[in-house]
Amino acid sequence: MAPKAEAKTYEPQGAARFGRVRNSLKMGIVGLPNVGKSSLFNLLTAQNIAAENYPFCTIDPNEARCAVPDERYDWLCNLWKPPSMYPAYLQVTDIAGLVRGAAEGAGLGNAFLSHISAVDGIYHVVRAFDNDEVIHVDDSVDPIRDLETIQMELCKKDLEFLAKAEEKEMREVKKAPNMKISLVFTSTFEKVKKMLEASSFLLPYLPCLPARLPYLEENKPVRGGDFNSKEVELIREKLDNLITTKPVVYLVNLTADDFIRKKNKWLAKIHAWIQEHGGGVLIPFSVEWESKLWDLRDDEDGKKAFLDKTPGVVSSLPKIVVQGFKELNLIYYFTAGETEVRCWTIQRGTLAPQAAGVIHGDFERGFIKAEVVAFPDFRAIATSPSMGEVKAAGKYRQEGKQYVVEDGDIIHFQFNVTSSGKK
Ligand SMILES: Nc1nc2c(ncn2[C@@H]2O[C@H](COP(=O)(O)OP(=O)(O)OP(=O)(O)O)[C@@H](O)[C@H]2O)c(=O)[nH]1
Ligand SMILES: [Mg+2]
Repeated sequence: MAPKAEAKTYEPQGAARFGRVRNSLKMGIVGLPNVGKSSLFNLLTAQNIAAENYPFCTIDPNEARCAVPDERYDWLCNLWKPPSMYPAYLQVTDIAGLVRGAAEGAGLGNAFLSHISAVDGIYHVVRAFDNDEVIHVDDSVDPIRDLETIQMELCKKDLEFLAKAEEKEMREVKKAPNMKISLVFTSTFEKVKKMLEASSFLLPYLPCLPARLPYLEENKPVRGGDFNSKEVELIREKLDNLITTKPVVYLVNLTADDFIRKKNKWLAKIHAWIQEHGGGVLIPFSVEWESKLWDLRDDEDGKKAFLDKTPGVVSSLPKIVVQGFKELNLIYYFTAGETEVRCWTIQRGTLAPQAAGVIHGDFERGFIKAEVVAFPDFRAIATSPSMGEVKAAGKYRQEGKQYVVEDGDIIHFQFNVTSSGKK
């Protein structure tokens, strides 16, 4: 028999190691001025207004929830046709452009940087489109220089955060004279001290953060660093407002022609730069192309003709939203029934009772079991809006408290309401 009772463990990797543990996380759109950030934000939110199953919600002018497009959700809605349908949402924040020197306060830089600090992941928009009418802050189109500028500002800001965290730690150690430093601390301390002599302000972190300063000094993000679990824990605890621990999706804004041709002289260079600077997904898109498509939204024939002209060219917007959601280490499970089909957002690795708690606290407190069918199984078997066929096929599983919920699970929770009173 399969070892069903054994709980699967989940170890986050990369930037996810440093992420905040919450179900509502935000992506922020970051980049130099005039690269197309607000245009992208508007396109993302406008799409939502139009899409039938995806009600749109503006939180404030710079913040919106974008529904996460998902064929599985569409398929479930179509099968059940319930009165209430609720997709998963990604929160997106449009942040004003950063300029060189922002870390020292240029162009209201510090305010913008604090906005970046507040989000959980970054869409880094880079301009690779030529257009004489759209002024570039540095006068010419050079995405590599622009990537460097932004990256440098973020790293400089992180060095400042680091210095502040260190000051705070020093103050606390002074207040607690009984604090003992371990042997490992001392030995590593000596070794690493040599590496990092120039930065005496980092001393308390050295045993745990041997790789840390060189990363920042080389203008590299912390997220790509090689840290053991103790180091990660320390960063999470003491350096929770670092910017360069956050995941980044690089969005390259092309001219419509380049987007259609899927060619641009900068793409390979940008890709190489990303690999050398902590890695990340690159998604080419085009505000110009997406806007043309958007303008044809009420003209079915025109839209079809527009898309037919360039076979294989599709909007990048769904991919951008889906990737952002993924970078935040979020997944969702479905509940599906006659009254509602709904996506419930959780962090990857969440156990069944906590996943149930997203619906209601009682579900978590009174959790008995989860009845689960994986979406692919349901899709392959079900011909009607019911669990009957899935049950008959033996694909309807009973899962307990140790079950790690998987993306796309369709779940019905059993819980005991009578025991749901407060402790
Ligand atoms: N030709 C062309 N123009 C674009 C494209 N993307 C954006 N623009 C134009 O560039 C200008 C700036 O775009 P925004 O989206 O406001 O830029 P932003 O990055 O939000 O700028 P800030 O908020 O100032 O940092 C606008 O006039 C856009 O119409 C593009 O792909 N092609
Ligand atoms: Mg803007």
